[in-house]
Amino acid sequence: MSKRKEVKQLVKQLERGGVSRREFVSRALTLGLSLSSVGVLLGACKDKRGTVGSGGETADGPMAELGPIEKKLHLYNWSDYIAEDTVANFEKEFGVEVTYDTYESNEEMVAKLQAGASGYDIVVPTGYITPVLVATSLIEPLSKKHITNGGNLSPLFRKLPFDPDDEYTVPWQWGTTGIAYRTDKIKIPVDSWNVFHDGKYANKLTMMDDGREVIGAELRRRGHSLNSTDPAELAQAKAGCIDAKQNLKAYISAPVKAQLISGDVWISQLWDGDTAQARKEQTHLAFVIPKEGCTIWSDSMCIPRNAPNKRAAHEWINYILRPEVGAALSEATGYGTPNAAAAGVMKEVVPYPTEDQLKRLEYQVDLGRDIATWDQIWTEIKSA
Ligand code: SPD
Repeated sequence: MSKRKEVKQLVKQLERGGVSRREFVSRALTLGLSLSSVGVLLGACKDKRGTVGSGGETADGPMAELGPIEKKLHLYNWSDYIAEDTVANFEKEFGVEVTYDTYESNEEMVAKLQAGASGYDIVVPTGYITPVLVATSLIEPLSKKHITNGGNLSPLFRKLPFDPDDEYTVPWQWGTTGIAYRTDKIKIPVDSWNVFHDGKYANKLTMMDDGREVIGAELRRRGHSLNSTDPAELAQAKAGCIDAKQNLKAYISAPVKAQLISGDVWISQLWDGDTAQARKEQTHLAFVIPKEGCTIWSDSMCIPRNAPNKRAAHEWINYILRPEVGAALSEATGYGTPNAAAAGVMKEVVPYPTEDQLKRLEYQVDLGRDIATWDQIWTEIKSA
């Protein structure tokens, strides 16, 4: 039987209730579907039936009781994204032993969750990937009853399009993905994604190890949306990325900071906050939002469905929402805070973009079925 037919049959089984949601996900992934495509199929079934199969979902609602706080908490977050004493202070105050693991991309984190039995209590995905986590039941609704500090959040970061009812996420920090460069090495102002196509900087350039960001930047360079699913635009973007690749030293994300500091790399596609962190050690470092525009994003705390320490996870979220904890976090990482009360006690706040600046910034969105095309293009660029 062809793969297409097998997928169709599986979807029918799900619609009839003959297969649980969890089993559906596992069998669809075995058939080679990407996580996003599985999410889209689940969403479509949900639309038809109002609900989907009985995959052992928890009955946690917005006011669920969670019992006493556990003794352990396992956090999984982006690297370089927290203040030095955030975890230690929590451990001391709550008597909880925290394990803190890091990842370098949304895809790395999602793959771990999807592999099951991760044991994580908190993950921090970017907005665009959240609908996929919801549709595949990898995260679960929060118990609002235990998040009493939610009122500290700025209205700008509530009811965001990827979680319209604030059911699953509590914002962590936000930022932009632009260009970091060494002002002592580059004599002309860097203001465009074109710089990655300039052979005179060959081997001194890096872009992120992240297909959404690399292809997205090339799409913007060509005047398109960084969420484009237009086949012709994507084909051009692929060719453009392969052209820039010959000048790149590597595709590398957060760890590039050390090379920017040492001068092994002069120009990198990078996030604003990570650039600010590197600037503490290398003053000849600037960050620019290219004239063609770039990504603005926000990352949020979520609780995986199988999290073993749910009460501790809620206490963690509530703790992060305290003004002084949120302020210390953003002061250490250089990212914007979604916490208005925290902003009120900070010496220097990353200002949310003005209407005018927002015209050049674009949030990434879930690409639905087209993620498979993007994945394929990214694989081809990396192996070119
Ligand atoms: N070092 C922390 C970086 C966090 C970046 N998260 C958002 C990525 C959007 N592509």
